[in-house]
Amino acid sequence: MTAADKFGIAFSIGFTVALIVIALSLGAADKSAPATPVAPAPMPVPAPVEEAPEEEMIVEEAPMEEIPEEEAPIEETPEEVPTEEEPVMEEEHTEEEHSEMVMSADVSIPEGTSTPGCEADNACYIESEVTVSVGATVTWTNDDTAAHTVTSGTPTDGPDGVFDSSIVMSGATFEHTFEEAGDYDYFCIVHPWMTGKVIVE
Ligand SMILES: [Cu+2]
Repeated sequence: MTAADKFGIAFSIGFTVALIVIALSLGAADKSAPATPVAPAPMPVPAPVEEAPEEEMIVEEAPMEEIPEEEAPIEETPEEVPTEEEPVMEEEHTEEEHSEMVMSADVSIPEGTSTPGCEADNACYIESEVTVSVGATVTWTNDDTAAHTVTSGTPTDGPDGVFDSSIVMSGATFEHTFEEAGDYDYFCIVHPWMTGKVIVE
């Protein structure tokens, strides 16, 4: 009885102590458990951060939809503008028809015309043929180093007496006002290959 009882008591005490130890260890585990929830606490923080981008995405999409709407009106405007410009162009053509009067023209006697060759390209007077209105004044400028003339008529038939510049020195000019409509051929007495024409309408 005594030995068995002592052993039983001792075992009971030891078992109790073991339970206490286990209980304490579990308690410690429970205490450490709350520490874990503390860690998850930061988790909610990133969550709002993720929501922010979603709002930004929505904000970006909104402007994208507004821009196309703004472009649409812009495209409509250009369509209307050309329609308005076309009538304007027609008006300009009409004005040009009424303002076709060419009251002046400039003709150059280019460098090198004292040597034959310019006649091949009708370039002895530039332009070799000009069209002006009645009452217009044509001015010839000698841009060559040699002297030339601007004489009405043709090399074949000679001067017709309508106008004659006589010798025009390098850098000098000659002008004639045409009071009557008609075609006026002219040439250079010094260099008969040089020919030109003034058409007066
Ligand atoms: Cu000449």
